[in-house]
Amino acid sequence: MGVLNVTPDSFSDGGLWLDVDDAVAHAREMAAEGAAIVDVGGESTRPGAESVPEAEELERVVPVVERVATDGGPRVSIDTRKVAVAEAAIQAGARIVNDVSAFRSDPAMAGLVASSGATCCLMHMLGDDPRTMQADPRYDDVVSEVKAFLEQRLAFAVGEGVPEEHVWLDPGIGFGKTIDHNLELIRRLDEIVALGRPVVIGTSRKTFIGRLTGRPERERAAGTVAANVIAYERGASIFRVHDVVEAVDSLKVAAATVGQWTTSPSA
Ligand code: HH2
Repeated sequence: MGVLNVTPDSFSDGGLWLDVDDAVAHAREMAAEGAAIVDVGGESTRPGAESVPEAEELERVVPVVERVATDGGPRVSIDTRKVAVAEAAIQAGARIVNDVSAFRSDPAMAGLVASSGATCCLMHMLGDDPRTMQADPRYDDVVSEVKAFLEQRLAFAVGEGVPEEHVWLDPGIGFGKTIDHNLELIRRLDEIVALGRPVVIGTSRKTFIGRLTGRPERERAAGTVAANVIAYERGASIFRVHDVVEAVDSLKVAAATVGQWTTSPSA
């Protein structure tokens, strides 16, 4: 899953893709590099980010979704907490709703996902506000608490009519977590995978990688690869990344090494 932030303030690619032509070209580039999904977002959820008015978020994402979600193109996912944005994106061709609030910001989101037949990604965030989530996050046992939350949100979605097979789950790396919380979630990801739904993991260029490597956002691809390969080995299925080439190559080799990928005859 390639990340396409159509925002001025995202933590690693803010301001790069505000022009619709540039954004569409970047989406196509990521698809050519091997991204099966392009995740389009119009509101940063980095710690401290200000919320974006609905009209502005719509204006940012809909023209991009329309042009990326064409026949033969990648599947488009819309990264939003607002039901009106998700609805317009679905009308424009998006097939996945990536809601970092797991249907808590807008409970009507579940009904939209159910009636549209979209797939959804439900993510864990500590509390419900990215502006405050990183203020001294605490857990007794981060993995069991995240797991219990995801199980509860899955049950809510299914109760609202979303078929279970249309739900992906995400532990929300960096969303109200310390470095140790993030590392433990990756190390024990198999416990989240045990919920029986595909697990999405978003480690790409995040702060914990910067702290461990001492590198700025744009130089965190190698650190991201390491985190993703371990997550893969623990059972993650979908990898949300900015650096698609590195993700695809490393996961092909990781999959082949554990016997789950065969090279094509021409390779
Ligand atoms: N991380 C970010 C945004 N959306 N969605 C899912 N499912 N999982 C994640 O880990 C996740 C996400 C944050 O990264 P990014 O989009 O690069 O930055 P920003 O929120 O500043 O736009």
